Amino acid sequence: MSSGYRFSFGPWNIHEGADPFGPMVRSTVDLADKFKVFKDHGFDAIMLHDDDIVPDIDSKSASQIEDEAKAYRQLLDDQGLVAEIVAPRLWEDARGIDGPLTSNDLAARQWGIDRAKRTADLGDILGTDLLVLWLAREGTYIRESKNALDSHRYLIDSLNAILEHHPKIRIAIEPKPNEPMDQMYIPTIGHVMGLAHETVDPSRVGGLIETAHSQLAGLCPADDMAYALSLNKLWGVHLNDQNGMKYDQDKSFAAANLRTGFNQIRVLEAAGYKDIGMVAFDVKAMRTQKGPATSHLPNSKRIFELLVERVRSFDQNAADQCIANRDYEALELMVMEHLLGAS
Ligand code: GLO
Ligand code: MG
Repeated sequence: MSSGYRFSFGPWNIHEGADPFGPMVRSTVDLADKFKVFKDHGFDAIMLHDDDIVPDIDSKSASQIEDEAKAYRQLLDDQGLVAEIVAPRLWEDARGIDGPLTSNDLAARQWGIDRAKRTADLGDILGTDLLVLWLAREGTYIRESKNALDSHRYLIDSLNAILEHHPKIRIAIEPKPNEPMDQMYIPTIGHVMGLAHETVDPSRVGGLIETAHSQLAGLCPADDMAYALSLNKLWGVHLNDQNGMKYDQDKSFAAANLRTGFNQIRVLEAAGYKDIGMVAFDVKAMRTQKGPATSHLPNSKRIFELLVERVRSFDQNAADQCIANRDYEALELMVMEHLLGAS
């Protein structure tokens, strides 16, 4: 039986295996073959950066961008796929080297804002009103290099510029505490919520929580999700996993922390998230995997669906009894037995 969730991933989740210590180890998978992964494994939607839709977007005219975006939309329609989100890729261009939104260079800040506005417009063509803003380089390598008070003002100004440019777009900010920067601004979902409320339209600014990003901040992703859900502000999730506080690993969902995976789904289930947003997997194949290396995506989905079953078959009445008796030792054993298939 279907779990009722809708699933998504991004083209970057199928990659060639380069890491900071070594080059690519697999050949590039064509877009058509990536589409096949969506179809073969029951994914409903795709996450897109602006330059996934229009490569070399900065070098193209407005009409070229529109034509290419329409052609991409046609491609998706032909596949029966929808775009979950659009996202400006602000961290690869030289103008984004120190921001761009919190750069000390006014021209770089303006470039970042313009690119985000154009991404909002691409959403119209691709059929989504959700723009994800991962603030990749909005932070510092050394704190003395920027004025943090100014930086926060710049972030609010940028959000306002996007909101004022596009009357419908909703912005989901994806917080992360580090990587690529030493320390990033807006490291947690709490920071996202505070920032949202300083904008001209707080109702159109929400959050996207990635499991690994919460873990990198030393926080519980299930609690972070519950916090955002309680404020009606969880507009997307990037499920994956992370083995401790180190580099961003993007492991298959729940592969390192099964119980945390169970608890994330408990929260999503309790809040009826399946009717609110999609389940996206922001996962990376192991570098050791031979090409084309796509199984981490259906594997994450399979683990997710198995855990949904575990959550739905959990005996909540028996758990409530343990809670009423304040017998959390018994409750913990119940959870572990259930996860281990002993109930
Ligand atoms: C990296 C982020 C990245 C974003 C994506 C969407 O740590 O998780 O993958 O989710 O670029 O903008
Ligand atoms: Mg992510």
